[in-house]
Amino acid sequence: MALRCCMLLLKLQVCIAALQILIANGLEAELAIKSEFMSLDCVDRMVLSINGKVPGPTLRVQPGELVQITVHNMMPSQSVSIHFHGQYQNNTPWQDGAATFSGCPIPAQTSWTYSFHANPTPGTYQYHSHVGGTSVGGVGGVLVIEGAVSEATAAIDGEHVLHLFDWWHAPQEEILTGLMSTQFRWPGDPQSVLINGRGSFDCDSNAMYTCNITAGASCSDSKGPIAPANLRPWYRPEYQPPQCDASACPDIEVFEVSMNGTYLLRLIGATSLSFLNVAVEGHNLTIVETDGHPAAPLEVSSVDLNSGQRLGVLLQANQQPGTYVIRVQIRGRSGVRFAHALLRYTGSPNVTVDPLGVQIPQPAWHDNNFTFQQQNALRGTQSLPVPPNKQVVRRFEIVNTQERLGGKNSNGKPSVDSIQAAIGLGSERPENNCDSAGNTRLLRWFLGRRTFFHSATPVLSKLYFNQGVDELTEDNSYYQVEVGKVYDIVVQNYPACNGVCETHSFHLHGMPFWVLGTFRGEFNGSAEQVAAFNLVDPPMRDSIMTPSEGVDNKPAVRAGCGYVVIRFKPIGPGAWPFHCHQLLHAAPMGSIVVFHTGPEGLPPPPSNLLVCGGMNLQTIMNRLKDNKDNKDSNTTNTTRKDGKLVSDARQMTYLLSLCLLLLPYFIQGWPV
Ligand SMILES: *[C@@H]1O[C@H](CO)[C@@H](O)[C@H](O)[C@H]1NC(C)=O
Ligand SMILES: *[C@@H]1O[C@H](CO)[C@@H](O)[C@H](O)[C@H]1NC(C)=O
Ligand SMILES: *[C@@H]1O[C@H](CO)[C@@H](O)[C@H](O)[C@H]1NC(C)=O
Ligand SMILES: *[C@@H]1O[C@H](CO)[C@@H](O)[C@H](O)[C@H]1NC(C)=O
Ligand SMILES: *[C@@H]1O[C@H](CO)[C@@H](O)[C@H](O)[C@H]1NC(C)=O
Ligand SMILES: *[C@@H]1O[C@H](CO)[C@@H](O)[C@H](O)[C@H]1NC(C)=O
Ligand SMILES: *[C@@H]1O[C@H](CO)[C@@H](O)[C@H](O)[C@H]1NC(C)=O
Ligand SMILES: *[C@@H]1O[C@H](CO)[C@@H](O)[C@H](O)[C@H]1NC(C)=O
Ligand SMILES: [Cu+2]
Repeated sequence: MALRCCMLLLKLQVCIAALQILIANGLEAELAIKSEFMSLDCVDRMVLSINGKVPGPTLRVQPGELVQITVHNMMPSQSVSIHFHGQYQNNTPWQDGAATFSGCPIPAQTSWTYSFHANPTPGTYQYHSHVGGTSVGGVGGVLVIEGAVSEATAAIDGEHVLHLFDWWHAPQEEILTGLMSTQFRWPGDPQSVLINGRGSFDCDSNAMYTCNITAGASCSDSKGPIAPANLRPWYRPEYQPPQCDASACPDIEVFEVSMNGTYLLRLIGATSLSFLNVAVEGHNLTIVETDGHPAAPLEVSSVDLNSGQRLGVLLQANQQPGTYVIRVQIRGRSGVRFAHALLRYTGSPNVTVDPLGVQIPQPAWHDNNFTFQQQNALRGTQSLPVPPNKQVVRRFEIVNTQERLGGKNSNGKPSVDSIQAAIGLGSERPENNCDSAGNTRLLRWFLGRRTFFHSATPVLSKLYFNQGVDELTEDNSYYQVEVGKVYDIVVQNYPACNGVCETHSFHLHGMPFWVLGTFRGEFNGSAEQVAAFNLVDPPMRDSIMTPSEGVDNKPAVRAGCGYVVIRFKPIGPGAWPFHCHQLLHAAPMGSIVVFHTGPEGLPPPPSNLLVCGGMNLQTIMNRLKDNKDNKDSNTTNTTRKDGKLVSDARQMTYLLSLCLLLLPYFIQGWPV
């Protein structure tokens, strides 16, 4: 009886779940991407806006819901794409929006519709362009899958979204061009941090740009002497802000809370380079969500958040009613910048606050122990148990180095199977490749001693249309994996050419991963190091930091300076980049590898497939002919034609009638 009851419940649940996914109306949205002039931080410059705003609209969807987003690229000459960061794209790998990996970029003056089902569980996500530097120019926004991510968030009184972005006054094309030149030009640290697109650049700082003193400190602004140019990390004479107008500053963002209420703050790390720390005056924060996954509540005084990462944090409005300062501070680099917003208890007096005058305890820019400890203190809640060691079929050991490129795409003896082998001995070691040879060698980031160059033909098209599949080799940083199998990655940090062990944030497309731990030093695979992995309650994320090491982030010796271990299990077929989410390190500088599931089992492309690179009508026709010959075109109709789902409605009707038809059996049990 109990068994039958269970079976009944199970059947009904399956039925209802299937129906919920299909009945949902789905989200249809249009994103019009334009270049226009705007003042986001008191400085007027060209920005890339979505529907007239930076960031674009917050998209809210139900778990598993159909999402159809039409992108209108209205920019005069720049192509674009939208990557739905953290969405699994289970069986829709063509919708990942990662140009050169999952598809072609959307050309200027063209529209294209993305279509996929949102992840099945609630959480905080983001979307952004994934072509060159377009996201650096402002193309991004927040994606929320609604519902309670964990028990802790089931009874909140409200929520606020904080999209955190870093901002340069130089246009993104100039920044990327500088990074991709043999005469390397570093754009300097960003001029501002923006909270929901609002920042405040101190116009007084213009003196920092115009004062041309390379040594000595006889330059002043209204507050007194300013540092000489060589000590100002953001100083670039060629990047003088065109106009700084204090009267054009956007209003500071104000978040209202009610006394004694509990609020969920969705913090979105949307930066292109910066590593951030977020704190609220007089209030602790309790982390309850990491990148869309439930986390065991962790109370902290401030949170670290790197590019690509999201955190759901709870704030208890349990202090004296009033107005409190929210501070977002850049860490990890000496060019510290701030952004501010206000937390106002409803009904408290409308006072003006000077945010800079408020003391808030936050770690110093070089306090890498804080990052290390906080990252290791996070715990998952085992919603998806971590697969055991014995299921791991391959451990990728990837050292992240900065070097000048000598050969085609590699230096030393590349390896992703042994950190020690990849670092090498004597002259093979990465630090021996820091000479620009008279500005003739590109400065690049290398993973496993290989730097990544984008493929003209998207990787998925190569696989599906059998176009240059032989180029997808490990020598070119493509690694084949299988759906449902288990893999580990050790990402080993290493000092850059200037000796600094930078903090990086790595993001994996197409699936989440378990974070087995963050460790100091160099990985050598010893039993002791492997035994230290957390296989009990690792948090799940899709973006993870390799923290810095050493005093002022400069380790005493050139050797591995900290590593993070993650475990992943591909959910669906596709071409899934794993890359540094400091975008300035990725697209223009090569900090990318690709995990792909091979040509077998890929769903067919949508019929609105864009063509680029080596793709042409002939390559497509060849494949269609193959299909016919192999009679393997018996795919289900869950893919869409011309941007419209043709059969979800039909399937829904079938399922509904099936559920109704079987209802009596569910209730009475099967006739025996
Ligand atoms: C700054 O001064 C140096 C040395 O006097 C000069 O070469 C350079 O052109 C100046 N830069 C600007 C932006 O004026
Ligand atoms: C808030 O909670 C405190 C302590 O429980 C209580 O004394 C106070 O009346 C509450 N204030 C409001 C506005 O609910
Ligand atoms: C914040 O947490 C710290 C301990 O982590 C505690 O000492 C402090 O009192 C807390 N502050 C508030 C406002 O709850
Ligand atoms: C608060 O005061 C400022 C300046 O006095 C005013 O511009 C703003 O509208 C006021 N806000 C509210 C919510 O009353
Ligand atoms: C960081 O932690 C290490 C090891 O525990 C310690 O030696 C070092 O002094 C710490 N650094 C700071 C800045 O606290
Ligand atoms: C591996 O590194 C650890 C330090 O983390 C060290 O104690 C151990 O001796 C090393 N083992 C090998 C085999 O090199
Ligand atoms: C398509 O049909 C072939 C032959 O009947 C079968 O082997 C294959 O598994 C089918 N593929 C799908 C996706 O159903
Ligand atoms: C898919 O849809 C097309 C067009 O509606 C139809 O011709 C085809 O038979 C369908 N295929 C399957 C497997 O249902
Ligand atoms: Cu990086």
